[in-house]
Amino acid sequence: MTALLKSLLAASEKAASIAQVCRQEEALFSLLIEEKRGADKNKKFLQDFKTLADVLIQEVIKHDVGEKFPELQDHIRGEESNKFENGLGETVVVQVCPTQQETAALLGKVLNRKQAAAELLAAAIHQEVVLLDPALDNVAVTISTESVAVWIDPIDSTNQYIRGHGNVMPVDGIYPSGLRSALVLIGVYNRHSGEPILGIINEPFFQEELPAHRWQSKYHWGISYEGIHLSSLNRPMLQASPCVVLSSNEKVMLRKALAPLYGERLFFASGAGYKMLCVALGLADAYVLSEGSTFKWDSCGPHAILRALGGGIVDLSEALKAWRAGQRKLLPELTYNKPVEGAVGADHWANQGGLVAYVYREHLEAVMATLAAAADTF
Ligand code: 2IP
Ligand code: CA
Repeated sequence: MTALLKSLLAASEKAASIAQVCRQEEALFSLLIEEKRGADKNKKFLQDFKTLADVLIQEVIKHDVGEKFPELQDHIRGEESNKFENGLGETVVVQVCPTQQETAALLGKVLNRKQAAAELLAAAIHQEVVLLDPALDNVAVTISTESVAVWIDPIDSTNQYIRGHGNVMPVDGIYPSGLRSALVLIGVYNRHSGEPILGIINEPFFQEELPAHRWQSKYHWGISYEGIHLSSLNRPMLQASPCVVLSSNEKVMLRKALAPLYGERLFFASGAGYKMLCVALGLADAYVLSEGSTFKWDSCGPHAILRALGGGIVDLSEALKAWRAGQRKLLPELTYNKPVEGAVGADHWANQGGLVAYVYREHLEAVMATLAAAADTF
């Protein structure tokens, strides 16, 4: 397991560096966006973009981890398809080739023959990542990779990544928008039970170094497996006043229903993974979402980290049903191995019933009690 954790962390660091390279070269970045079409479109946004960085990162993680753990090769899945259409109307299957030169040649095709840009990316893809993190040497958990699978969100909060604002100011520690909410999310789950086991959140845009304007990344991880709970994060301190983080698109109905519990302390932020990170860091007591607009790749990694800290993520509509029926213990958590029956495209893997992410059980119960007492149903 330590080897898997190290390999995924190294892949997340490489992913972060690819995300940074793409962002730092403005001219290159503008070439990389392609509108999502058809059934893969996230219904929430009129214009949702997939980026070459997204596709590349997913392929790099698959490639690097699949090379070390061949048994996982067919069990690493993500949000993106690796087919990419370039400006010349050619469809190219993006993949990591055996050598940097070959990868550069392939990327050259995607980038309409812009060879300098392709070389830059290929170098980032084929770089050797050395993890200098002594804390990892003390992680001794053994789990068979035969029974696990991986969800990847190469860049969560793609919209904020594309807009690229690096100077948004935080509100009580929470960044409402901007590059800070663009994250690499990797989650490992049990193929049979669907439970999240290991999670990584990498923040590629954690800190900007001046005067060079180079971004530094930061990663967080958590393991929750057979009673073992380990994380790079400490369980956060309880906040004096309750506060919640919500999507800026959250329904007015839910905002109103939460007002008796949180008063004015409703914070808004982009990025599903980022809001989960805010909860793990103790910047908010909970993240409540009333809609099915997140997916397994958004929540699997953060969910494992929250579990490692003693919390979790419940399915809001299922948990409310259970709560109303008098159930108090073991509210239904999200699981990761079963698609939504009858759904189309990306919606197969939607967290259909909405969610509540929490660290402290009493915070989850406060949300449940408040929403169960509300006039509207969610
Ligand atoms: C998105 C992204 C959005 C989020 C949405 C996710 O993933 O995290 O920000 O909406 O649920 O699916 P919101 O910001 O309103 O929480 P992606 O950016 O990878 O499509
Ligand atoms: Ca996402």
